[in-house]
Amino acid sequence: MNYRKIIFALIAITTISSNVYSQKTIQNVFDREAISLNGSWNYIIDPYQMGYLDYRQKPFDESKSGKGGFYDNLHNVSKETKVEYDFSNEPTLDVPGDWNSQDQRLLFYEGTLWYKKDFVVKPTTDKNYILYFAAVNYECHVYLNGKKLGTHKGGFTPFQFDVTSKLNDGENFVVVMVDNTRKKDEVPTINTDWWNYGGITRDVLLVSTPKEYINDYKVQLAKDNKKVIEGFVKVKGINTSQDVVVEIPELKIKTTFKTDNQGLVKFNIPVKKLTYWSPNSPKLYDVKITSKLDEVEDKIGFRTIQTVDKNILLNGKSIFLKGISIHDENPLLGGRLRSDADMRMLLTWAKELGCNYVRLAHYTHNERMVQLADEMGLLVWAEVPVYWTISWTNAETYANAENQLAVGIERDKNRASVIIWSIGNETPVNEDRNVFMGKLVDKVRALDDTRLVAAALEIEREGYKITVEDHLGDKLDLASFNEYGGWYWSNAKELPKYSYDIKFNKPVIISEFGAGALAGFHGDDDTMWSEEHQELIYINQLEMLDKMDGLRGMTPWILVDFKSPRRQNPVFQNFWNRKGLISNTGEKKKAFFTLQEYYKKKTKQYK
Ligand code: GCB
Repeated sequence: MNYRKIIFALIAITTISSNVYSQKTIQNVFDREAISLNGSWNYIIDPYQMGYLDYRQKPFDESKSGKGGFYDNLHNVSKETKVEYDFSNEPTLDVPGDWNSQDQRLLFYEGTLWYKKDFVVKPTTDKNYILYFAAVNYECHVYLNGKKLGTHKGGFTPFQFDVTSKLNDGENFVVVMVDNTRKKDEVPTINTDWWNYGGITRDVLLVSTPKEYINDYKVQLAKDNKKVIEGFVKVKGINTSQDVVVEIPELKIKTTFKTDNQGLVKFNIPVKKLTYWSPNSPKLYDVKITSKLDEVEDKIGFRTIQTVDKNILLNGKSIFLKGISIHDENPLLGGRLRSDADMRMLLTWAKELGCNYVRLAHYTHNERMVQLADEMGLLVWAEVPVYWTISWTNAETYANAENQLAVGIERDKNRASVIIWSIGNETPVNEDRNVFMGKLVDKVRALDDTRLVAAALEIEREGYKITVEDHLGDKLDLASFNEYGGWYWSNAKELPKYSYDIKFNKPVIISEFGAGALAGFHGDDDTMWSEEHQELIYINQLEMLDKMDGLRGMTPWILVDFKSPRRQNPVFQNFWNRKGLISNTGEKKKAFFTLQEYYKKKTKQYK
């Protein structure tokens, strides 16, 4: 191979990977001027990727003409034409929404499906246009008016394309090929305990901004300092400095800063009197940021979070995290959450349970979910799908995981509710994993040093002694781990005999415990799958955990039953993981009330 070839190959590799993962997306997209592309999209099921690959398995979009794929969006216009697909004669799927819950044929489908949407826009020359996807699972190729915009991997994080120079004046169409095939080296990997919902699962927006616009900002309290608001504003599209104004009218703050030539300014604003955000008083302030041409508004809460020995301090005061784990799924649909109402339903259930905290497992949830947590007063553990057995030594896998983590942090950095970034769940202890996850911890701290870093670790057992000593814990802020006493090991009645030896002087958070039960199925407390058995496990778990030195919170598994291909018992499961405290039809099981009582007790203890 000669040098020119090597250089060319290197350029090709960098171009591919820079295309594949999300670039930083515009901050607070839901406040921007936009045309919503939600609604009905025509779709074609394409298990052989015949709309993408020719008969030699070469992508049409890499051919000389770039044509030949379904993204051409052709129709048979006369009796002589032969087009073997036609979006306009196909049915539609709702966006946002996974495909599995919308078409019976697609319930178990893992493969390729094409979406197409027509829209009308009259672009003006004083504007920039951004095509924004809040999430598409898993890999997608996006085409506008027959031309490729790019590809994206990662099913839970947002991404966008600048389409300013690519829009027609009037009619346009966007085509997206989505592939949710599970692959070993991806994040998550092939094995998960949740449904692999495919499709355009979250909002699609055509955002318009002025030519110079506020692309990003952060307005938060400085690390551990209740008296200083700190942050930055980044204006995109300028190469001279300009004034930006940060306003918080209720605090009588209106301060003008000058950006540098790159459009960036970092600032500090001292504050005297502030109502701090907390679950009991989720105070959000209107914040307005103005640049020469642009303006964006947000509602932001201010709080500090830190740990001191075994305590978690919220605004300087010790708290107990009364939590529950949640998947991004509406059990009533058996599909991904599609609307604010869906999200509110779950968070309202969590409030009813007495929670001040939720674990949004096991991947980045909807941005609206986190905004609602801000509004409703729920602290949040946010997570990336570094789940079970990732390809620890594969550099691409690491880049993907790090990207998903970074995009989530960038997106939600202004949310007071988010206090914990979790870098993964139940990963097996070994050197390669320690390096991989250790790097993720460093990455989080480099991006955001104001929040806590955690992971759901595992325990070790010998007789009645349980040890928690995973060395990854040395780098984390919490001693957080999952344990399934009474369900995957031992039995409910033995639980009080166990004792814990936790090798960290850190707050202890039980990131999971739980047991399955079919709502409405009753028996004595030894009867597997009965509500009484689940209830007994909760009673004895809580008794066991409550004795633990340093226990500062928990997120039992899980708020609601959720769909999983791994749960095959035809009588009790039927592809539902039954560890919910609420059934898939919204019925509360007995254990719901056990946990509710425990949380009432904790509320009294942590006044
Ligand atoms: C776990 C996992 C969670 C599973 C749960 C279960 O430890 O973290 O994703 O769904 O157990 O039900 O087995």
